[in-house]
Amino acid sequence: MNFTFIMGTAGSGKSALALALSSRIASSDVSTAIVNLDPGVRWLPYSPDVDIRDYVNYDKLVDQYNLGPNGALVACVDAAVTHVASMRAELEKLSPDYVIVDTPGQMELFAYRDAGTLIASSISEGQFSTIFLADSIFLNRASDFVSLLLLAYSVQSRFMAPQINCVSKVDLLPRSVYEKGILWTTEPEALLDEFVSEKPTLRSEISARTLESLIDLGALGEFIFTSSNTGEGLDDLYAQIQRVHQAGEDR
Ligand SMILES: Nc1nc2c(ncn2[C@@H]2O[C@H](COP(=O)(O)OP(=O)(O)O)[C@@H](O)[C@H]2O)c(=O)[nH]1
Ligand SMILES: [Mg+2]
Repeated sequence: MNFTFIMGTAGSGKSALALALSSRIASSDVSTAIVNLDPGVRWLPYSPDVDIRDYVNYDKLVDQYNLGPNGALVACVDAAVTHVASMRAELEKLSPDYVIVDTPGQMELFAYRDAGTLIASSISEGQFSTIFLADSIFLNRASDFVSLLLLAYSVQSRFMAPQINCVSKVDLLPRSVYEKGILWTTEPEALLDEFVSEKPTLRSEISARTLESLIDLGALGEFIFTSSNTGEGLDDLYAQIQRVHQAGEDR
């Protein structure tokens, strides 16, 4: 079983991608399972094979401990750690080639809490990859995109797993923004130039220096432009996942 965890900001399209990617992989006659790790979600575009909501009850925690919505989500994710063995056992019965894990809407619940890294390493027995999904809306401004790159790097540094970065919802991008996005993600120096040509402000200065550091560190991976609506980029994403997991097996 090859595990890949989809992470990204709220509404970036993680759940939609879980379904689209699973369908893409299944179309090559390769078996998949989808795990839902979002305890508070009311509706999902797919039927999860394994569902955190079967193990932890968000509404009950809200009532029982008088928790607010975020407190209850945190409590659910923390509580899920004790159910990982049962979730893994469910997956072993299915024994799919690829396990796609959809994570909570708000990424900090999973990416920035120890429960998240613990769940990821224990359910997968230590071998997993991550997909960082960046909403295409972040391509509108150069400084927004730099904050997103920092976010992508912060997820990578938390999980220390092979990470594939994707831009989501590219079907919504006007051609000019799409082309600018391709340029920025393939030639980070072109992104840096956006700040050189701008009238210097504190914001542009910080963005430029952050970007320079990320370039120096070699921390900028490539981005795959995807759309769960049109299927764009899903062949590339699947190929990249295969490469990452193949490399893991060869080590
Ligand atoms: N146009 C477009 N909308 C998308 C795409 N992926 C997701 N969405 C929409 O974005 C919203 C949030 O998606 P969802 O998968 O629930 O985001 P999540 O919170 O990251 O799981 C939903 O209304 C989706 O229909 C896409 O590729 N293209
Ligand atoms: Mg979701």
